[in-house]
Amino acid sequence: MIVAEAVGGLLAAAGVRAAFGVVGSGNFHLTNALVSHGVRFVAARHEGGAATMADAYARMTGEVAVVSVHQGPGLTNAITGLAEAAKSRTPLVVLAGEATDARSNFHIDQDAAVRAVGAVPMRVTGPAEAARHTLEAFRVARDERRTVVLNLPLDVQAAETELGGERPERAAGTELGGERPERAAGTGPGGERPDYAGASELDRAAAAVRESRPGAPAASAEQLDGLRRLLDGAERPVFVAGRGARHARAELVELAERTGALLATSAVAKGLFRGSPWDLDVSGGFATPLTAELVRGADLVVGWGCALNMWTTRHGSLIGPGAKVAQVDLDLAAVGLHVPADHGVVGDVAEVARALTAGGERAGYRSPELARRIREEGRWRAVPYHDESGGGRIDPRTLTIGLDDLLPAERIVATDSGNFMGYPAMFLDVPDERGFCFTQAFQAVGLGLATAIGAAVARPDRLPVAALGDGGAFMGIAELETVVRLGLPMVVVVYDDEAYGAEVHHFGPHGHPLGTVRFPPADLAAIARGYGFAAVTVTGPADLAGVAEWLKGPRERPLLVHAKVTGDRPSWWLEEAFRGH
Ligand SMILES: Cc1ncc(C[n+]2csc(CCOP(=O)(O)OP(=O)(O)O)c2C)c(N)n1
Ligand SMILES: [Mg+2]
Repeated sequence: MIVAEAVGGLLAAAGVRAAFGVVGSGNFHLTNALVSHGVRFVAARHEGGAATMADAYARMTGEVAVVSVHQGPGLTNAITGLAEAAKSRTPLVVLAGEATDARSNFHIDQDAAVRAVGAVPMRVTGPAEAARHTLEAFRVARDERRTVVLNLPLDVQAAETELGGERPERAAGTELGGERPERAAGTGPGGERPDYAGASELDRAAAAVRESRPGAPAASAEQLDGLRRLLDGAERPVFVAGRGARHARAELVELAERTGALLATSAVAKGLFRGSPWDLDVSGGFATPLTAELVRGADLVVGWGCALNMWTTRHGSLIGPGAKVAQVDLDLAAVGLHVPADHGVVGDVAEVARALTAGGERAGYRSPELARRIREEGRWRAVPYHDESGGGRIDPRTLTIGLDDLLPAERIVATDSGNFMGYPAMFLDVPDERGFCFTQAFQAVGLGLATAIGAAVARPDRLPVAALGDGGAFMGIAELETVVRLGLPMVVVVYDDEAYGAEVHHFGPHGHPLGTVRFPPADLAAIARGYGFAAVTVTGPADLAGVAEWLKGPRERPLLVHAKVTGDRPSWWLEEAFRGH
């Protein structure tokens, strides 16, 4: 067995179920090894797409996902998506071929490239170290929540290794051993973990890593007592849950019940408290006027696995003048990083919440009057607005509310970046914290479609919805073909203002020329049909009938909704965004 095959087999045996990539000579054998060991491989059309698909898949499943790229340009094409993943602490293992000879066209300093964006460079240095290095990369990704790039020099990949020992026997019902059927790129079956009958050395090594997951550090009694005192002394507590709390809904709901806290999230945890009458939805730039009012009125804000960054707190302005702030996080470094914190607890959110749940019940911030206001004013669609549709263009609010009414509740929503972004993020409801995938830590335009693909692969039971601006749609357009090839029943909504609207609204009011950020009309519906999509052009509310029609049909082809939106005004949160530049 050569090293490339062993690496693929090891990752499969360690528990990897999905990989995304673009295959060249430098990762051909690696990728085939993943496939032959039962890993689902999705062929993207651009490595930037592959990285973001893997990122979204990992976020929506909680698994370590793999990216597979060719040496040099394959890796550099993936870099923007890897920066997003690294900033978001998404556990990824990126398998990158590597040309170590500086005379090769494909040679770059891959370690430096990767380090520059906050990912962790690692390397398989020889056949004897292949298992140790590969499994260490997997472990660092999983346990330290890092985006790891495992460099695989071409000569090392080709070297023979003893590692595999006997080829695993073919277990009934798996495709291992003997002839393996050819599969079209990206169409392989996912999920099935081969059940190795005769465990090889390779499997034994991987099993050890699979079974060795360290628990979170236990919070100290002193830190717990401090938070208990704050909670017991608070009259208007608000919990803000972030990415690190997405596994802890039940525990937080129960503790909030006891302490009378209202429940909010950061954007990446949107949906976590859906169904609770005390759910304020997202805190921060996306918050409804009511949510902003209630967070600002809190006398205690507790961030649970949440950085409380400038977005979530509107540059700190949502923290009231006399309010106390506490944070519960796995990393001590996160406490007080963005807003001053009065107290920090280092530990797992669910365990900390559970440890504090015993004790008397308090009404806290919860009153019948507030329950009524949350019911009546708690959603963006309840906020009155003047519909500006007309002249062949639809108001983005009217568009999004119309879509929210039409699309099935079991959906998974992904958005790109741009002025339009707040509309889908806030007017499209989601069923839970696995219904919204928000790859915005790097604020890169162009990741939205790939995000929706990764999310769709993770959750085939939900209707995937990609919400893009025209700028982001053109930037990531290659992956429309991937959507069609995978047969994903996706709805892609393009908010088309024929401009980089964010720039138009930023610079327009100051009288600057805008020729560099405006574009002529483009027929995105026709372009999508060329890729194999069904498509509707929406120029007013009546055109949404075309979406209803598609939903009633067999949904054999994905749908692109080309919405020509009004673009006269910036979205409400954009001002906030520009303050953060
Ligand atoms: C990769 C990248 N390039 C450029 C930018 C700067 N930028 C931010 S928003 C934006 C416009 C996006 O246009 P569009 O997708 O049409 O959304 P709109 O703002 O028009 O709603 C640009 C170019 C960025 N954030 N990321
Ligand atoms: Mg635009």
